This record gives sequence, C-alpha cells and structure tokens, in this order.
Amino acid sequence: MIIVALDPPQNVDVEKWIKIRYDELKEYVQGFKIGVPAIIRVGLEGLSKIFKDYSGLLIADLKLADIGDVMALTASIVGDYGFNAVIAHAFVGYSQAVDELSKTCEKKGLKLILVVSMSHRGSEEFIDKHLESFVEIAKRVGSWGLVAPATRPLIIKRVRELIGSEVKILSPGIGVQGAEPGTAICYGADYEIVGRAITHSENVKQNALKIIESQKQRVAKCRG
Ligand code: BMP
Repeated sequence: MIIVALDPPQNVDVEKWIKIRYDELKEYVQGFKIGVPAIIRVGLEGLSKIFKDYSGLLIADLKLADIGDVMALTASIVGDYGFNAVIAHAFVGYSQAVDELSKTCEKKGLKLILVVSMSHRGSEEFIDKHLESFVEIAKRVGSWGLVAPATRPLIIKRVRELIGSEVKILSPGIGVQGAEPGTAICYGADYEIVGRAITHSENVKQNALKIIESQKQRVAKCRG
C-alpha cells in the first residue's frame, strides 16, 4: 500500500510534472499526498482539475498547526477543491485546536490525519517526547489516521499498540530518507508514503512497480 508524495522540484513545469506522475501511477497506488510546494505553485483550482476523476486518497499535506478556527477554515477550503484528507499537527493540542478541526472534517467528509511523530532526527527533540499524548488526542477526536516514521519503525510499533487496529498509520521515510520498502508495514503501518524515490526517477512507473514489489516481498517475509 503506497501513497505517493508529490513534491515537484523547482525547475519544472509543475502542472505537467504532477499530471504525468498522476497518470502513470494512479492505477498502482492507493493515493497521492500533495504538500505545500505543489499547492502554492499550482493552486487549488489547478490541482482540482488534475485530480477531478480520482477516487483514491487525495491528501492535502499542509501540516496544519494553528488555532482551531483557522485550521477548520483551511480544511473546509481544501475539501471544496476535491481533497478527501488533511494532515494536521497534534502538538497544537485538543482544546480550541484539533477538536474544532476534527468537527469540520467530519462535517465535510474529510479524513483527518494527525502527525504524532516525524521521520527526521529533530522529531526526537520535542515531538517524540509527547508521543503518547498526541496519540491520546487522535483517539479523543476519532482521527482517521496518524503519521509515524518509517525511519524509526519502533515508534510505529508503539503507536500501533497505543491506537489499536482501526486507525490507519501512514509512514514516510521510505527511499531517500533511508528506510526500505515494507519496513513500516512490517512494524504496523497501513500505508508507506513514498516521494522522491518514485517521483524523481527517470522511469516513474517502473520505479514505483519495483518499490511495490519490494514492499510485498518484505511484508510477505515479516508476516511469515
Ligand atoms: P520523500 O519520500 O521524498 O522523502 O518524501 C517524504 C514525504 O513525506 C514528503 O512529502 C514529506 O513532506 C512527508 N513527510 C516526511 O517526510 N516526514 C514526516 O515525518 C512527515 C511527512 O509528511
């Protein structure tokens, strides 16, 4: 299960870059995650045209971290342009923050995904110290999914123990950041988020298929 992170590099025709990757990959992956670089360059109007017929996961990764009203407004806007999931930070807390966002997500039919740990080393400086509280917030608001790092799979294992089996775990860090395909799923994740290892390669489709195959093999091994 793969979600492709579409983060276009600077010197490309962004809309074309995204469209080509969307067309080549949509049959093989479960979703696309669109981050700040693509959203600010293409705009929501342009993105909604590219993805208009897509029925998989379409995640707006703005990593919201604001007061509840503003996060709710932002989520509502991206929902109007066809996104069906949003990512927000849990560290802003429950009251007047994630609680309000979660209500709007529910109203708009958006899947809420909360970041409880990140794939870079700096996550250990502050975020990871509060892992259990962040998972608690996710439980309290009935979050659809959580982000936890493939680069530190023991965290995924811990998050899975804490959250139970219903909530989805999405794990970035496969490929360029060092984790092997399948690692996160073996430790309890549902989806592996893969960006540059697929999108910055010469043959996008071939590379995606290779990663999907290697994910399958690792998962088959770890599940015995
Ligand atoms: P890549 O596979 O190219 O390293 O991309 C990873 C993607 O996952 C990026 O879009 C990044 O914003 C996102 N991400 C991450 O790398 N670590 C996190 O902890 C959370 C993320 O959303």
